[in-house]
This record gives sequence, structure tokens and C-alpha cells, in this order.
Amino acid sequence: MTSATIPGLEPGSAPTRHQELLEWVAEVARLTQPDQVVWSDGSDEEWTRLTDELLAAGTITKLDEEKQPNSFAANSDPADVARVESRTFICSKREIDAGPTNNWVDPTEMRATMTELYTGSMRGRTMYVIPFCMGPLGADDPKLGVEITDSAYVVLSMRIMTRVGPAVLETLGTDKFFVKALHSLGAPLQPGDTDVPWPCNTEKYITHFPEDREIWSYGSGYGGNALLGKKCYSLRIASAMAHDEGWLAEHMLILKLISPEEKAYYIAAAFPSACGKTNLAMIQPTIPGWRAETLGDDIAWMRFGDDGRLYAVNPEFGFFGVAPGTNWSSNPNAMETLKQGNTMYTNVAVTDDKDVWWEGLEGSHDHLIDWQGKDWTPESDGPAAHPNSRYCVPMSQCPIMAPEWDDPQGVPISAILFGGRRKTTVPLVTEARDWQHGVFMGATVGSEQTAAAEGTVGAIRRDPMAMLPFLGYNVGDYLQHWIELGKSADESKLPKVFYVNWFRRGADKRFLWPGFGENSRVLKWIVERIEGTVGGVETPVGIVATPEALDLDGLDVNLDDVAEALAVNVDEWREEIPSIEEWFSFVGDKLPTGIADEFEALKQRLA
Ligand code: GTP
Ligand code: SPV
Ligand code: MN
Repeated sequence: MTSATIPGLEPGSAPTRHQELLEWVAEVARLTQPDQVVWSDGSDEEWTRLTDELLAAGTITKLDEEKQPNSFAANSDPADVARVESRTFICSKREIDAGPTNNWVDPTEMRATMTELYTGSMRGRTMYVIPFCMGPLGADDPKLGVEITDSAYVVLSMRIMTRVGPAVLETLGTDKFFVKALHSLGAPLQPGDTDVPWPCNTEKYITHFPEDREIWSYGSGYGGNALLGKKCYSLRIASAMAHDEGWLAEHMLILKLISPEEKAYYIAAAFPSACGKTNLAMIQPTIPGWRAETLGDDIAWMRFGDDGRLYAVNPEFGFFGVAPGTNWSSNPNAMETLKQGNTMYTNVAVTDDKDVWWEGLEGSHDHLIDWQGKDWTPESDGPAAHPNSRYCVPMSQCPIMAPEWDDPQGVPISAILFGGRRKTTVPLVTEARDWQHGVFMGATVGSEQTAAAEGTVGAIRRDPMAMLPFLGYNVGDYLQHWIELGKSADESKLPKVFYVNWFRRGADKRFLWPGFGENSRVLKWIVERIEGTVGGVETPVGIVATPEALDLDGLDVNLDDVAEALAVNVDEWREEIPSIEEWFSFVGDKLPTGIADEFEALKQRLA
């Protein structure tokens, strides 16, 4: 088929006169050879048409209209359930610019390999063109993108997760820059083939060309592999942009905490995948008089404002949250958000009356359809929902969205939290002495691996600023960028940095700290540290809260447990040293001297 004969490519039929975009769409169509090209407009009509198609294909199940209005549950291929870090590539021109933490292939070679894979890869399918914007469209410099995909599930999910629709094309005009984000399932259909419910390919590539600001993804239909506005654009490509332009693109939630005196504090927090960002972003404080609102649960773009403060914007439009463990007591605000409907669930279990269920949700069921579409009873082996099952829901439905969540100005950040999942060693909350010490803390975050990506769940790995899988350039340059931004700023206006760990366990393996809403007690201590109204103890690792300094009023918890959660055990910390040493030697020559100095100082304090 020549491009002229592909329906949807006829001259003048596209809803834009952006020449570069038109040429790129035609070029990709010629390469991938779809049956037709369709421009996505994000309309309700499109939602109905595509959900109908996916229902007919068996990709999704319609949920009960009363319990889950306008909502659907998709089951993925059992081999396509999470990000694939081993198949994620940063193809910078020079290998050194991808750094030691990323897979690298020469961009020319990668383009050749993938061009071959893309050849005819959309045969028998529709090629959708989705213009989208990360962050408010009204920003001075709106961050535009266009995803080309042969997955209707991606089109539906992008409508939830990003700003789409005619206004994006209007903003693109005839010549505005946009990130080219190409996605193919890699599952062409020959005439007469019957499709599978979740097409994908065993060979997967999640590739980024940071200098060209381009993304090429192949073979997966899932989450961060396929919804290219999210991790691929807003973290990997954006981190490279941010490095060039003097800002930060981070794997952080944005929370607004309001004191009984009605003073608002904005807090950004970076935890690795499946380590509590969404839960903290939607926290329901348990301390009387304190309230929380949310602005984002996964990604923050931060830049200094004219007043010298660091302002954060959430580039996303929806939540792609971990389902298991979400319930009316751990995260009532997420549950309220989902109750409004308009949700695409993936890999959850479905009840006989077409509601959803997952491990940790209230209620028990004698029979379910599990995430693989099989009958499930409590006696079945394995969970009903996949551990990385997710909900994809519009952010605007969250009852505690801060009114300013959509403001292109962003919000001024008072505190940055780093954290991870650590059974031992790391105290509940530690304050950094200053910015550089805080960057050191972020640079050395260790966390037990989770189901959010392939790998051994539970193994500890260093995950700087929770960005290990999301850095678009060299980790050493990234840490240097953090140090330099701090140096260029007015120190009194910099956010204070803290290191938190909700996951420390006692000898009997149970969590020492109740977590979730009770984390508001830790947030209150943080706010009081910002205000200078509460004490802490100087320890070799930083300033740690004492049980007396934490507001524990009304908390039904063993004080010994709290003390143990806060303890700095010098022997445990000495055991950290070789592993930090190993990590820093892996980072290599580009490790900033400021970070090396902090490490030396820590070693001396522990000696
Ligand atoms: P991504 O979307 O993958 O980036 O994950 P996330 O960082 O948003 O993690 P999320 O908030 O979804 O939490 C993941 C898991 O951690 C869930 O199973 C939660 O129940 C659990 N969790 C979150 N907060 C706490 C806490 O304070 N204490 C304990 N013990 N578990 C928590
Ligand atoms: C994460 O893994 O950090 C996520 C889910 O937020 S994904 O979009 O798949 O990256
Ligand atoms: Mn995430």
C-alpha cells in the first residue's frame, strides 16, 4: 500500500496544518502500514467508540454502571504487566551521556533496528495520532507532544492521563515544537488473522533519543511502556530538557498540608515506584485540625520563580495508581476518586456482579475472575489481582484536589522528602543539615524492589531521588545539576530536605510505624522544623525526630516501637558504607565532589 492509499492520509484530511507533524504522521504510516490513520480528539464519542471496540475484542470488561460508572477492567497479556527496565534504552549520541545506570545503544544503530521492527508493524490495525500536552495548556512554554500508537487502550488511557483534544492542536499551531512519541504493539495482523485480546510482542524496546527529544516504544501495551507522556516524556526526556534549561523533572508527588492556623505548606516527595507516593499525596491526616490537599501523585516539574522559591507543577492529568492495598481506610480519597467512575482498571479481579476487587480491598468473595481472566476462589494459588494492577482515573475527580492544581505557575515547595522501603537502618524521619546534605541523602536512597518493574521483589538497590529507572542522562551529571541548582539559589528560600521511611520493621517483622494517615504526624514535625518550633536530635546521619517531639496524641501505638522506628543504629549504618561505596564507584568519575565530601563526613561521624 502506498501512503496515498492509506485512509486518513488524504491531503487536507488531517485536523492540523502543522507541516512537520503532517510529514511525520505520513512517514510513520508509510513505515508501519496501518489499515487507516485516525486523529484522536479525546471526545466522549471517541471514548464510546473505542471502548465498544475493546469490549468486542475482549480486551476490557464493562463494569457495573451503578458501582463503577463508565468504567472498564482490562486484562493484559501475563507477560506484559510492568515496566521493562532491561528493555529501556537511553540512546544519547555519546554513551557517557546515558551514564552507567542506563542501557545504551548507538542511536543510529537503534534507529535501524527499530525501523526494521516498525516496518509493517501496524498492518491490520488502526494508527491513532494523539496530540497531548504535559502540564497546563496555558503555561508560558506548554510542553507538547504527539503520540502515534496502534493501541486503542493507549488512546483511552492517554485521554485520562494527559491533556488532549482540539485545544492541543490549536496550541501546536503550524510550527510549535512537540515531542515525537511513537508506539507500536508490534503485533501486525495478516488478512484472516484473529486478534488476541491483548496484542503485544515478546521483543520489547522502550527507547529514548534525548538530544532529539524523541521516544520510540515497541512491543508492550502496558503503563509506563506505552503511555508515553508519563515516564518516557515527563521524566526521561524532560529530565534531559531540565538539565539543559535549569529546572528539575522528578518522580515526586505534590502535597498541600494545611495547619490548624490555615497556613499552607507545599511538600514534594520522591519515593521509588510502589513505595507510597499516591498514598501520601492523598493523605487523610489523623491529627485534629490538620488538612491535606493534593496536586499530584507521581511527577513534579520544578523551577525557581522570580521570588527565588522553587515552584512545582504536575504535568499529568490523571492517576495511574497501584490498586492492591488501596482501600477505604488506607486511602479513602483514592476510593472516592474511583467511585466517580470513568476509570480504566488493568489486571484487577472482577466480581460476579461486575465490581472490581484486589488484595487489600474491603470485602471478601467466594468467586472472582482473576487478572488472567480465570475463575478464582480464596483457595486458588496466587493473588486475584496482579501485584502491579492499576487504576487509571481522572485527577479532577479526586475530592481533595487543591484548587490550584491546574495553575501553570505551580506551587512554592517548602520541603522535599526522599524515601524508600527499608526494613532496617533508616529512621522514620531525618532532616538534612543543608541542601548538599539533602542531595547526598537523595543520592543514596536505597529501596527494596517492588512489582512495578521486572526484577527480584525485595532486593535492595540504590535509587537516587527515586529516579534510577527514569533518568534521561548521566546520573553523575544529574546529581551535579541538583548541587548546582542549590548553589545558584538563595539558601534561605530553598526547600528543607528530609529522608523518611514508613517501612521499618521490628524483630517480629511487623511494621513499627502505622503509616498512611498517621504519617501526618511526621509531616507535622517537618512543618514545625520549617517553622523552627520543634526540636530534633543531631545524629551521624542527620537531625532525627524524637518520640517526644512527634505529636502522638490519640495514637494507639507502643512507644517502644516508635523509638525503634526512630533509632539511629550506628552498627547498621556502618553496614551501609560498603554498599554506598559500591554505588558511588558505579556512578564513577562524574560523582560530584560535594557528594563525595558528604560521604567522607558521614564515614567520620560513624567511625
Ligand atoms: P507508583 O505509582 O508505582 O510510582 O507507586 P507509589 O509510590 O505511588 O506507591 P503507592 O502509594 O501506590 O503505594 C504502594 C504500596 O505501598 C501500596 O501497597 C500501599 O499500601 C503501600 N504503602 C503506602 N504507604 C504506606 C505506609 O505509610 N505504610 C505502609 N506500611 N505501606 C504503605
Ligand atoms: C511507576 O512504575 O513508577 C509507575 C507506573 O508510576 S508506570 O506508569 O508503569 O511507570
Ligand atoms: Mn511512579
